[in-house]
Amino acid sequence: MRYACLNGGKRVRAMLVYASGEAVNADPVLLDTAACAVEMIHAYSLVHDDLPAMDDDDLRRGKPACHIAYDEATAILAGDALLTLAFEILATDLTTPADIPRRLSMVQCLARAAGTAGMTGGQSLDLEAVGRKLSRDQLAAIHQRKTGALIQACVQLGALSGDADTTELAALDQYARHLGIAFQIVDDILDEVSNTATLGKTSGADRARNKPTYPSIIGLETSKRLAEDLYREAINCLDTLAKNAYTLRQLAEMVVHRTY
Ligand code: GRG
Repeated sequence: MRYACLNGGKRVRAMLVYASGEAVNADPVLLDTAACAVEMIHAYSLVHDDLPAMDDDDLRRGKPACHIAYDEATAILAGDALLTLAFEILATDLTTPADIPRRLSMVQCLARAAGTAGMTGGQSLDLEAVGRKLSRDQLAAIHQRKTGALIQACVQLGALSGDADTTELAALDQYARHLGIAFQIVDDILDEVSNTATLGKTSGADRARNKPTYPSIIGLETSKRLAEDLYREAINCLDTLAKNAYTLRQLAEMVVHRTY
């Protein structure tokens, strides 16, 4: 579990929790548990995604994938335990907002994003799509669940820790929705154009596995333009926020213009 969680990674999801909390005046101490919980769920998903039965990748974050460093059974169990621990800390840790309805909303938000309606359902559709021809809308629907739902949850968890009103919550949600899709498009682009040493995972893996991606459906240049458009739409959503959205803007910039 430590190997999977503490072996690097950009920590984008944790930063989104903090940045969204900052935008709604949340006490930063109250954000630690949610930030850890989303990173645990993310780490579990990467461990399971790398398994031979899923994307079958040997390299993650520049190091042997968990099932290579240990073995498949250990990797499956480490993933299971990280997923479970995320909910345990969110439910019990004293730094989570103390009032029970708010805590329950946070647990519910994370469970939805990780489950059938979110990441796990998206991963299932993603596996089914291998070797098939998808429309752009079908691909977007898969990515919204596989990658976007957890990104949206990060922003919601930050917002739930502060005093956002419904208009602010809606603006933050729209920001996260655009950013989630942009994140995946950039991931698809990097898989095509970058190299294994820079990415810390096998480059060209999507093409090798005949997976539908944004570049394979709409081309590389249109994918780049789409990511840029979504980036602008994401930051425009923040204009309606009265409070401090500086870090959310910086994060969108980092996600869309990253090179690894
Ligand atoms: C196994 C239920 C289950 C789900 C797996 C997240 C996922 C679903 C699969 C990972 C495959 C993948 C490359 C998805 C693209 C988006 C993504 C999650 C990229 C990796 O996230 P980063 O770039 O990773 O934030 P780091 O290592 O920086 O934390």
